[in-house]
Amino acid sequence: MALAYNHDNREFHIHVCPGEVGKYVLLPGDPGRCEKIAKYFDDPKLIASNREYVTYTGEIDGVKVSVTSTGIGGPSAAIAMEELIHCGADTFIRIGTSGGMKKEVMGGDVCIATGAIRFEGTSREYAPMEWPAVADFDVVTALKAGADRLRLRNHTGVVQCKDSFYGQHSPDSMPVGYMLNDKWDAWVKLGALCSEMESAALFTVAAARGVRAGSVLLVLANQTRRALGLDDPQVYDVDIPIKVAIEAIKDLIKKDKQ
Ligand code: R2B
Repeated sequence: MALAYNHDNREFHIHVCPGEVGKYVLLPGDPGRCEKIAKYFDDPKLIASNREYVTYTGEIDGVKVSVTSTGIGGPSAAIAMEELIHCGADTFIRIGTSGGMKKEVMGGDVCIATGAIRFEGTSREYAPMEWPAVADFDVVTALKAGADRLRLRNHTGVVQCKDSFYGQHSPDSMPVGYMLNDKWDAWVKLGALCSEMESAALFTVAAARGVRAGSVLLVLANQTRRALGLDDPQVYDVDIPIKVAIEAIKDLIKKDKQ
């Protein structure tokens, strides 16, 4: 269902028309990463650039594939996914960065989300809180196979999503720090792998719209390890999750053709 008030026959925010994207779309947060990701496509073309949304389309193994940036957080990620669905997309892989939570997760590791803690607002406007934000099984399987093939240290499990970056990084400066700290401790005890901002919204929108979504996240560092005085390497190589996502798309394309 397209909006009535789109821009020049293009989707209102992403400025893309139906047919201009593939059914497979990679979703980095940072618009600056789209060109880098599009270099993994054959014959990539810039389709649109508006606000935080940059879109390129090309091909992988002869199949149309796109990359669209989501910006930071659930609201802008949900808009990107909704408008890409209007344009024909149905399979999404978020490529992102995250902060480690579980002690065993190190900077430089890859986390593949099987589900996401809905400590954000966007998903509440799609589903009651009892609904779990769960990744698509085929997308998770393809991401795991990709990370293993690339021989990367990787983890599958639940990731945490929030709306306030500084609520995570300076909880004690917040009037509700007592609540932020208590919840964080509970999530760590429950085995949450890492924290980021978009997967819960994307998985919930995907469920509401009947499409597939998964997330592959690079861990930049781990505050739990730092607090325990453990070795805490800092890694900022976003090529790592990009390569995993490209491997996964190839597997999904192959599987979908069968
Ligand atoms: C990870 O990094 C960004 C915040 O710095 C946000 O998009 C996220 O989920």
